[in-house]
Amino acid sequence: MRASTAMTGIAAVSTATFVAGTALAQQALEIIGQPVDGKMGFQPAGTPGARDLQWLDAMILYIITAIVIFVTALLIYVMIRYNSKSNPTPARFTHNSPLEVAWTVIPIVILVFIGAFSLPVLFKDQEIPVGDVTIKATGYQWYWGYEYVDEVNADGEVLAFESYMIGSPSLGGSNMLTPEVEEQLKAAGYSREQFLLATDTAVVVPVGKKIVIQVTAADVIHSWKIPAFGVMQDAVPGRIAALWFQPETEGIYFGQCSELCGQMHAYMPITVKVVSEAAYAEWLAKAKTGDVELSHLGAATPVNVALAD
Ligand SMILES: [Cu+2]
Repeated sequence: MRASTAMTGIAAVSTATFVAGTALAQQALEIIGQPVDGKMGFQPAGTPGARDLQWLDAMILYIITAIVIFVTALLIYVMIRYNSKSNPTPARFTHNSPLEVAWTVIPIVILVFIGAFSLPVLFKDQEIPVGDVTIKATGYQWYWGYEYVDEVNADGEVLAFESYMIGSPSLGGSNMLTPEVEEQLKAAGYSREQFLLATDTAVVVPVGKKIVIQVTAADVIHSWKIPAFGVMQDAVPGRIAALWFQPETEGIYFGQCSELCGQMHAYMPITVKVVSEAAYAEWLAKAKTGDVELSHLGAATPVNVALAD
């Protein structure tokens, strides 16, 4: 927990300790899905799909490593044993049937083995279920628009809003981290660490539910991607594609447009807030009245929700 939220955290802990299971508890959203300085590898898996992908990556890495070591060892052996000095009169034969059968069959077995694990993961990812929440994400140069297609606002229109990077020209910035932008980040519950990732409004989804994102674009090709969820889908003008995920842990997750879409491609990030069902219902009610700002769901200013158990 960041220093700026330490007091809130202490309050949350004491509330939870003293009234646990009875009334209300303070709940702050932790930032889970973001890149960390000096680290390699994946962000923490926030969905079963991401866990499957990361497991698959590790499993294939073992196979690749074994193959690389084997081929390198063979090359070194051949270079030493069969160079012109150690083997001045090379053999003249050109075929070895058992060896040729082996180097055909063994790779097939390896590929079938990998396929037996990777294809189910691919199918699970690409078979889009009926979503508990369906959101249409539209890429624009250079921001994202969101429509909660099953939700209607007070005016009888589909609940829709735009999402701009904090510090972007649309919000009075210049894509640079200035003291003013740092203030804006703070006000929204973030810190300078989240510059280039945090947006003014966020996609808010309930934890544990199947979320379907319909992805499209209005100008050029963009791509909607959240690494911690293991999802990425190109946003193509005139077409609607879909991705889905089932977030397991409440928290804040970041992603970025992942298809080179022009001058400000790097400045159209994605913020997803995974919240409890109660907090989602509360946000939805507020959003329908036009209040899609998320200060009441930020890490620094936690929302009051009833304990689940
Ligand atoms: Cu883009």
